[in-house]
Amino acid sequence: MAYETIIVDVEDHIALIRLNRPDALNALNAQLLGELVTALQAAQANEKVRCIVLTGSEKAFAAGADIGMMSEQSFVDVFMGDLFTEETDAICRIRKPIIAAVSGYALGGGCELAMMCDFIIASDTAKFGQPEINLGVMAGIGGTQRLTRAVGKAKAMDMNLTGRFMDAAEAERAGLVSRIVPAKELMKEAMGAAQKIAEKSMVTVIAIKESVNRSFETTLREGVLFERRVFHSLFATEDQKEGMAAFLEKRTAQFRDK
Ligand code: DAK
Repeated sequence: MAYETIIVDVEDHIALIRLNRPDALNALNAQLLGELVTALQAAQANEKVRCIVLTGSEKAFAAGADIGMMSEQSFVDVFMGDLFTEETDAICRIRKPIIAAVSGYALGGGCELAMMCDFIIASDTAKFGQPEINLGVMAGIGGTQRLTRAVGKAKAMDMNLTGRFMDAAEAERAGLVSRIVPAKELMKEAMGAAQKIAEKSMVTVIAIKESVNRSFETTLREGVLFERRVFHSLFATEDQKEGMAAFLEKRTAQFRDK
């Protein structure tokens, strides 16, 4: 499919999706989110793809939802149109792992999009923020919820109420990002992480993604029970036999997603 606002490359079991609206710092509009959902669903359906990397440009992962587009909308427009709900729900339903590789600005909906991914690898130039308050609105796709769970109430309140940006070092200290690397090494690092995941059993990868995500939806007791049952179920796979045999035989496991 020919995309206009994203660039997609599939190579070595990894789908690399690059947001590409350079004139608007990758601001999110219906077209971009629609194309992103199509590309993610294609990656989900493509048996060759074992991990997805989502990135932007060096200057901006995404500077938020498109303010020009939103400025023309009324309450009835966004309420009845349920702005971006279908797209963001579809992104969260992707079962394969998605790594966000963030350089430069990840603001508003851009920060929220990065947080919808499974983890964030940031360049040392990354800046995260929920500056919607400066526009007379507030976060609408997770900036008061996922950010609070990632960095705690104090920093989430601070960022949402003052609109200040968090740099990469603060974001890593706070637990928003998993690693920081120099800007030039961002894609190598993210693709390396994706490659590592691609070598695992896809059955196990998806089980782990579901289990970690379950922790956001349930009590600790129920979450641990869910985890234990998924762990038990992995003993029904050939990959469990192979992984443990390979360890004992001191060789590399050959997983077959069975
Ligand atoms: N939308 C549209 N255009 C944007 C943009 C955005 N969010 N951010 C940047 N641009 C455009 C600029 O207008 C400019 O275009 P031209 O003037 O060249 O035509 C171009 O990108 C370059 O930007 P700047 O000239 O401003 O570049 P600077 O380096 O000087 O500044 C900046 C970079 C990132 C600090 C600045 O551009 C900026 O502050 N941008 C806005 C950041 C922001 O406020 N983001 C939050 C947007 S609100 C919801 C779903 C989503 C949302 C809410 C609800 N529901 C489902 C309910 C999300 C809301 C938001 O994200």
